[in-house]
Amino acid sequence: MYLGLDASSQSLSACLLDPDSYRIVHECSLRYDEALPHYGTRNGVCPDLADQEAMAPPLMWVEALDLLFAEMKQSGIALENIRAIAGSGQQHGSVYFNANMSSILNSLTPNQSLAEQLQPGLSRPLSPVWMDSSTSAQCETLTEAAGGWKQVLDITGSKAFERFTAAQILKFMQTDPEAYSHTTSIGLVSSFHASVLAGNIAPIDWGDGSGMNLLDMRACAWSDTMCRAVSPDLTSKLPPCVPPWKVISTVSPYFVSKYGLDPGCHIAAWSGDNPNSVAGLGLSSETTAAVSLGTSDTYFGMMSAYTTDPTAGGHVFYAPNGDYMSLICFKNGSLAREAVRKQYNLTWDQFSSCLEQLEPGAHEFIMLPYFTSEIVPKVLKPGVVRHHLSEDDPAANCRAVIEAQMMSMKNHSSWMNVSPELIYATGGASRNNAILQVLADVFQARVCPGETGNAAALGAALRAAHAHLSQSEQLTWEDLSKATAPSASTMIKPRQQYAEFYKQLAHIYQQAEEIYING
Ligand code: XUL
Repeated sequence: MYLGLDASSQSLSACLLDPDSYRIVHECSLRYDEALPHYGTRNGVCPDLADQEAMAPPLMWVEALDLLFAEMKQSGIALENIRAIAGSGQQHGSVYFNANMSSILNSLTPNQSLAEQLQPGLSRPLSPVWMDSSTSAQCETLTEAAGGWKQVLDITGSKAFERFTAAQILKFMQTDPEAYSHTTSIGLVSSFHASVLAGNIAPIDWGDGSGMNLLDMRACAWSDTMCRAVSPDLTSKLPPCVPPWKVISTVSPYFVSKYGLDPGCHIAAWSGDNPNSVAGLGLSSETTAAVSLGTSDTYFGMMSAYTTDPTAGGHVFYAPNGDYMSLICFKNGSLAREAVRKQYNLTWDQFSSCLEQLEPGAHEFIMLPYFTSEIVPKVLKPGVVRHHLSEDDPAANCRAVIEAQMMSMKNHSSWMNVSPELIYATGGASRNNAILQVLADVFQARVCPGETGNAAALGAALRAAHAHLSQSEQLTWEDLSKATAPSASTMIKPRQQYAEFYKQLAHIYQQAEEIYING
């Protein structure tokens, strides 16, 4: 079997694939808040931090790893049959190691938990994660040191963003120079999990490395200009950067003795959740886009030539096959949908009925849904604005929040210059057909929900297969992804009669957004 793990913002999930058909044979998941309540996280992050900060305890993530393997073993899964493991981590988050980490990883004993053993190897007990937007000052410093935003965009595929790792490292260095001086190596959420499984400090793959503002996207190597903009010693603290299909090691003896894994089981490089979702959805053409409706909502697609976003809201990352992908990330994803659902005390079924109850075209209302600070467009101070929309009307508010999310995706993805004919959907909300119908109507494209709600875990499992098999045979990425591409039978069709209405409403939405941003 091939195992894909997904260490996402709120949960750790596993997806096991049959080695011949590449079909899913087992899926399981645990949520940090519920499974590990002693860390006191809320939606996977620490509560009560300073304004705009978002951090999580990395020891919670490794404790989850122990728990998930124990659960899989207990439910009778033949873990000894796993040939290779790859994984997916919430992008941008960083983990800080001191000089002890390497030897700790090398000598993990099954008699103690991972969390207990790894704790002395961390130089920072909390890891900043992608929801953090507290580093605007550091983004400015970096941008100036690197020669301006166009230069940063051109080298790294994105302008300097608050959640990207470069600004986060700079903030750590400035606010806790003592702890920074004890930091000998910096990993990402993805490479940290890979390090634990491999028993060695793991490299960072090109895909997740693209979310750091440190990778030279043309050279596939750490950019000297960008690393120096953070600190002259930064390159000495970064692990090597490797292709996403690299087998980095066999599994650590810890997992062999404790959970019965085969000592020859390969650990492939982990990557970010967005590149992994590209793999899990089998995206390969520019006329097909994808939407992930999770904690964050992301809109992404493949890109044949390196083209950056002139409006600088979007990103270019490496995709799992070595091509490029474009991506836009919206922070007001599931938390905004949840906020509306909870405000009116609705179940998800009632939320869907509300959505279906109001015909598009019979309204002019708009909601600007910044329940939390937003990445695209950049909104640092949360605020919800309602135009022609009464707060007392549950159905209208349900429709308004979903329409806002879809219209924002449509407007902000215009730089990609592709009008998708087909959109694959993944993430928790991709199971909700009423939400997907709004997506189809706004984009006037067919929408196809993925085979599993978790394309990132499936993509990781496919990447494990790809890395493992590429060692001995020629295996094209297309061959692999065909096996799991979503089936056309569940396709949701756009309703043409609403095309003109949504074109106009999206235009009005764009104007309302501009007025809000520019004051
Ligand atoms: C993408 C982003 C989020 C995270 C967490 O740039 O910040 O989508 O990857 O899912």
